[in-house]
Amino acid sequence: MKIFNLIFPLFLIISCGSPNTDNKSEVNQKSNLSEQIIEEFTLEAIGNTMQDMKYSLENISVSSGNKVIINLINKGSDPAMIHNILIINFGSRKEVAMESVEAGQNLEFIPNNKNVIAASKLAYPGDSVKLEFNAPEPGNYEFVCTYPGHAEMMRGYFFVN
Ligand SMILES: [Cu+2]
Repeated sequence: MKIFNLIFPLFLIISCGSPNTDNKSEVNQKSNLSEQIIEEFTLEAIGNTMQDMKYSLENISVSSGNKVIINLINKGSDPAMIHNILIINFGSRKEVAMESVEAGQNLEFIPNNKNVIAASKLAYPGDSVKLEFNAPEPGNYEFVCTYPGHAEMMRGYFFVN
């Protein structure tokens, strides 16, 4: 009987002292981080000539830190209608477009330039490509197609709140 009396209080002390609650709060924090808000857009590239080609959206607005998904759908059928989408720093469009030509088709016309925030692969006529990235710091950005000759016509503004 004396042995039982000793063991029972010991068991109580051990079970009360275990840090179960701390472990649970850690798990909750991790799952909240993985539940990143997704903002998804469909962006069509329309037109079949250098004169009428354009994106279907002129502006895209997102919130900083959210995951952005842009589905670029190339509605063109003319073989010259090859498009991509680059998210770039505001005001860098001409510089990025110029360097894109030098980068060439093997690099999807994506220059190695610090103003490029995110860049999709090329979408050939009838194809679509998906661009996924984390929305950068709040501010004004631009989006542009860097296939040679397209940057003046195919562009828009990307706002991060
Ligand atoms: Cu284009």
